[in-house]
Amino acid sequence: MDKLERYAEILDSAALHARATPQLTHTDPDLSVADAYLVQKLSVDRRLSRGERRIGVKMGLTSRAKMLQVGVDEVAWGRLTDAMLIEEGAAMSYARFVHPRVEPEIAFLMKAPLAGKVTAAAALAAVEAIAPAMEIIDSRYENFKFALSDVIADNTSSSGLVIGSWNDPTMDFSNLGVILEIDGQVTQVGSTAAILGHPLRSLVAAARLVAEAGEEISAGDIVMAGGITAAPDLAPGKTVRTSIQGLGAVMFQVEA
Ligand code: OOG
Ligand code: MG
Repeated sequence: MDKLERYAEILDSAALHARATPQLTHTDPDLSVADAYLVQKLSVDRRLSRGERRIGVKMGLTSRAKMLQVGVDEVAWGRLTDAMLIEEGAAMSYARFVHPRVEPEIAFLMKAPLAGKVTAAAALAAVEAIAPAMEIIDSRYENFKFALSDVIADNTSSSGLVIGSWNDPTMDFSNLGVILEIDGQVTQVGSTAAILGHPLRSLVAAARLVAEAGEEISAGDIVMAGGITAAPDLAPGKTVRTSIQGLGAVMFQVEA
């Protein structure tokens, strides 16, 4: 089997069975970012061949808080499938994850395709709606430790997402207050400005990076802009809620 196919199989099965695996760069320190994106595509293709459906893309490491938390200072993107969707207000099963964390995010719903070098105005014109959201990330690597190529190969830790109600995107969402609560305790606070200074910049970057991979953001896609704060660990029994000023709130529960 080709090396990249083998990596894709290792990461896909680690996710499928919720079992941590050693970092690829421990044995292959020269794994390039370009090859890591190929591994990501091959591993997501395995999910699609099992019947999962592509629903959009996510940006990761678009805030200082996130870069500092994991020690990687480059933005990265990943692919989202319908199997990752958790219904707003519903419960996620902790046992299906290795060591999940939660991030307050903002989600874009696209009404037109977007690819390549685009202006912020063009990106905004392609947005149907924006929503408060949370991403559940779960590194398939031991101890949640990785280098840039590792995390890209691992689909940028994508594992779940919850989306609140959709809002008109013509409002100013450049600097909205964000509160993440776990069991009613304020755990993280931030602003949508933490996302590259303005969440639209994340969408602009997504259009460019996705096009570099020969793909596009399509009408109907969801684009997750990236974590606004550091991502706390989840634990069974917790209730998690994010509210974003002017956009509303989104919540889910963690069950064993
Ligand atoms: C990498 C994924 C980061 C974000 O929103 O910044 C991410 C990780 O921290 O595991 O999804
Ligand atoms: Mg994220």
